[in-house]
Amino acid sequence: MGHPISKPQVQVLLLGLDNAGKSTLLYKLKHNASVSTVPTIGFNVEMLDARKNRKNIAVTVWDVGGQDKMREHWQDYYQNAAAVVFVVDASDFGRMDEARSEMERALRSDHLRGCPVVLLANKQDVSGALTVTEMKDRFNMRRMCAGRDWLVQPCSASTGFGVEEAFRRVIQMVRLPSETGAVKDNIKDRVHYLRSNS
Ligand code: G3D
Ligand code: MG
Repeated sequence: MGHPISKPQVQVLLLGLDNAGKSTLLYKLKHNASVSTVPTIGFNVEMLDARKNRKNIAVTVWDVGGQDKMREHWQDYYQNAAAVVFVVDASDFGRMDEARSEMERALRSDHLRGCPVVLLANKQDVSGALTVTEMKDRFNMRRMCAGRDWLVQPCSASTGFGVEEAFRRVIQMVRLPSETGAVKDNIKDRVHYLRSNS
């Protein structure tokens, strides 16, 4: 019996302040598209199946916790992230600035350079929650996410509104390892070509 062909794997990072709704979101995703659960101390991790470019892919979603003591470990996850999903409680006006500076800090990391970002305006079921347009302005997304793909998606992790759509859009944005490899090979070829012709 031959080895099963391994699926492309991508890692998606859920970031955001505590109480933003990250764990609720992960739980919702798991129940709509779960394969297996791998609970890890201090982290929540789910493996989900998705399809991209007519291929099955395995998506590992990390909910790395917002507590201060966990933040020093975030960098370990940045390195392999194919996308960052920043979850915000869009109804918590008192913590909006804190959420924005946390996001800004994370995106400053070299490891996340060029990494696509989805800003989730969560808790849309709460009346008065900031809309997509308001979140875009409030987070100054054009400036903060210059040089990378980004979008703002409204959702309610507790009702499920927008959750599937958010996941679908994240998958659209990620680049599969094979695609990244292809780009690297391309660059190598180009460097080789330039060297041999100079
Ligand atoms: P975190 O993992 O980012 O820290 P949690 O956040 O998923 O633990 O959610 C924090 C609280 O917000 C929870 O309430 C959860 O039920 C609530 N919550 C998450 N998403 C939504 C949402 O879309 N709408 C509303 N109204 N509430 C949401 P409790 O009361 O259990 O602490
Ligand atoms: Mg949590």
